[in-house]
Amino acid sequence: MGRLWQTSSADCRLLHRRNKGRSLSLPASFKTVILIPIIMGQFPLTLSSFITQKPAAHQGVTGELAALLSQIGLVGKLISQDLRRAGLIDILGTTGEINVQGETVKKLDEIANETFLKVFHQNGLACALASEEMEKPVLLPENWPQAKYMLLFDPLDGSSNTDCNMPLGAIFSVVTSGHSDRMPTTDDLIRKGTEQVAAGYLLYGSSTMLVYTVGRGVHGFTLDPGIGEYVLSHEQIRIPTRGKVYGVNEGNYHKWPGEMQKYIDSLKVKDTATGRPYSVRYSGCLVADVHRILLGGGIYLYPGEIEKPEGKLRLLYEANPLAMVVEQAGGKASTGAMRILDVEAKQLHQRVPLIIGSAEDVRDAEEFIQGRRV
Ligand code: AFP
Repeated sequence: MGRLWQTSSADCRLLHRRNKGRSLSLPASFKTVILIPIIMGQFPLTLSSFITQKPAAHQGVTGELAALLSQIGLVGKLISQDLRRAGLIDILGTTGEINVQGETVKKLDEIANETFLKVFHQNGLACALASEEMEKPVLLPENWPQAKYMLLFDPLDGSSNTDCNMPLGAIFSVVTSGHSDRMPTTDDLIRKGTEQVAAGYLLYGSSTMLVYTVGRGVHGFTLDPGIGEYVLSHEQIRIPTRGKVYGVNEGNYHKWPGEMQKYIDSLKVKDTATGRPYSVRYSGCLVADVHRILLGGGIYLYPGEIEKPEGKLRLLYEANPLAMVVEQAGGKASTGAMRILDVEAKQLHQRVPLIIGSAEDVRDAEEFIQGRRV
């Protein structure tokens, strides 16, 4: 109850001041009439109550999809609980394995992946699971046909940050199986970004957050460890049309095509009209960098390279879900040549260049990359 009283005592203090310091000598029933709405108004809006209380923002959202989102919240609670004690419970360092991406697997990558698998094996809400950490998806015939959703995810984003207590995240994309006559296959998971029915991320920063969209705006919830619930903290997030920061690994500068180099150079030149020069903000965690940009504007880039035109990031469970979130908040997401959500998906672990953020910043980057600006 402490939290409530803190809040409502503020209102009482307000009433008090208006009452010129005299104690609130009001009949009990009157006080009740005044205080309940105030207290009720301040009651924390949890994820599940938000989805039920805001039908307009969740039109077409089935009970299963709402449950699926809250189960992703559960994954976030379980993982953030471990992360808070990471240095104390032997979950730092590597497993010695190499994953399908050719990367060394961190213990936390494995724990995060296992947590997603366990939670979704148990809840029966998905009939297929595809992960950055698994070459092949897990198909769940036992959940089919009642479970019509398929979940694609990056269980732990920013693995290079695990052992130095820097921000981490997880990214998810939800599509429907689209077949009621047969169990879905791996190919059914390989879909265009425009076919997503929901997308979002978990951010493990100074607090744990769940940010999602179901195609009607973007909402952010902060995990309140005191009540173990995600509480609405950012409703209908709108990204500023232009920002003052950019996030890119400039160590790769010499690997980029000239047009890309020119764009990054332009961000460092004084230009009052666009508020340049911009500041660099690059954390090694895509989720953390995109979250900063979603709230404050700016641009994140993991561009294609001369030797690797497809870049590093994965289309289906990194670029597509973040593109849906950012577009729903009024921003843009591009390969430099086209809209991310229109990219033809061909393989499960397909890579794609990603330029994402404020609409005007992404537009500028596209003009440079396409040689329409020098
Ligand atoms: P990891 O999860 O393998 O650390 O990759 C993180 C990431 O996908 C994204 O979160 C970062 O922004 C980007 O890659 C960092 O890549 P570089 O280390 O090449 O800059």
